[in-house]
Amino acid sequence: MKPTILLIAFLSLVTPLHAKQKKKGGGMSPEQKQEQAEKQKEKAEREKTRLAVKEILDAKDKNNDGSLSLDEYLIGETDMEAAKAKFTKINVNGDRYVSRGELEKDLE
Ligand SMILES: [Ca+2]
Ligand SMILES: [Ca+2]
Repeated sequence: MKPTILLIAFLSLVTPLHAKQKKKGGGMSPEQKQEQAEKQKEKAEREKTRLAVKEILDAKDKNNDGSLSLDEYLIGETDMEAAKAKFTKINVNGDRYVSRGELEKDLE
């Protein structure tokens, strides 16, 4: 009987402490959970954008410099006028190339 009583006494001392630690480590407030979920969603979106840009560059970036000239951009496009207009729109800094960053911005 005595060891059992000791064990119960021991557990009653340890359990609240343990529960507290568990709450601190594993339990997040709803706000924190929401924040984490949003961060993960953002991360997934960025990854999706990155992959979409990679796909475009893989298809069009013939000289593999990581950006697209107008000629490269028009590869595979059927509506040249629309594609040219799009190129101008994406090419925010107005140089002759659409960079990876400019493509990513367009897809965001
Ligand atoms: Ca290129
Ligand atoms: Ca540019």
